[in-house]
Amino acid sequence: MRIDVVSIFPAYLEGLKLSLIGKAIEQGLLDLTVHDLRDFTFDRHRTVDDSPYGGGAGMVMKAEPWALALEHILGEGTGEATKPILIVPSPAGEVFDQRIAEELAHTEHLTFACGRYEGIDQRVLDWAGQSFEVRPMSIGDYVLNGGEVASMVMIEAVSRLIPGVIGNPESLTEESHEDGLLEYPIFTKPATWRGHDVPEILLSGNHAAIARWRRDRRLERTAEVRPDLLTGLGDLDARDREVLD
Ligand code: 6GU
Repeated sequence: MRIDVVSIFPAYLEGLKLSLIGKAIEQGLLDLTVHDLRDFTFDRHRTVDDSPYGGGAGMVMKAEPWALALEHILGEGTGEATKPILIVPSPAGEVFDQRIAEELAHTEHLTFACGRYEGIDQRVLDWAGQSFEVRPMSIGDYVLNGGEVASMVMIEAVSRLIPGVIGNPESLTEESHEDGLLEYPIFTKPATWRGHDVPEILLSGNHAAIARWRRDRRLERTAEVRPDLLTGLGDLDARDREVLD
């Protein structure tokens, strides 16, 4: 998978080169390039912003540097079969979730346009629609100072789903949000720690009973902290309903 990121703070994205994502880049599973938007300006001050038409607080990112940066990315194209996706991080976007992460993990080329200030001139998004599938995307209902951290969140969530990035693919299937339930609590040695015991069933070796115990805990935890997730669940068995009642 190819991922391009455009930002006025390319140093923010350096963190992606650490750990698992960094290893995926080294292994050639992920081709990540970070571009400095200011490299696509030509004035002495490398200006990327200006005041908003119609008035109002804050500044708006000018269109032309964005167009040049995106054209540069398209020009580095490697005969892609599908239209690249342009993700525009914005609190006004569609809310990113695990389903969207999985959808994006199956695509060839993602570009992230990290806005700062009040955002990017709307005409960039309209114009980019000729060459990209444009998707404004939010990571949740709160406000960040710019798209960099949101892009990192989305890139990490997507790239760990690329086959080969996570060593043991089974660790992907038992996670929160994979099947609509939150995770069960986990424990490791010692069996007693500062007066707190590991639940006895986990020491029993009874795999069926452990699986049922874990599912019960997942149902309980989800009902308690994220009841909204339960409405989207399909097939609950009689025992599931008993736990939830
Ligand atoms: Cl994607 N960007 C910004 N600036 N704020 C956000 C966000 C994105 N998602 C939630 N808040």
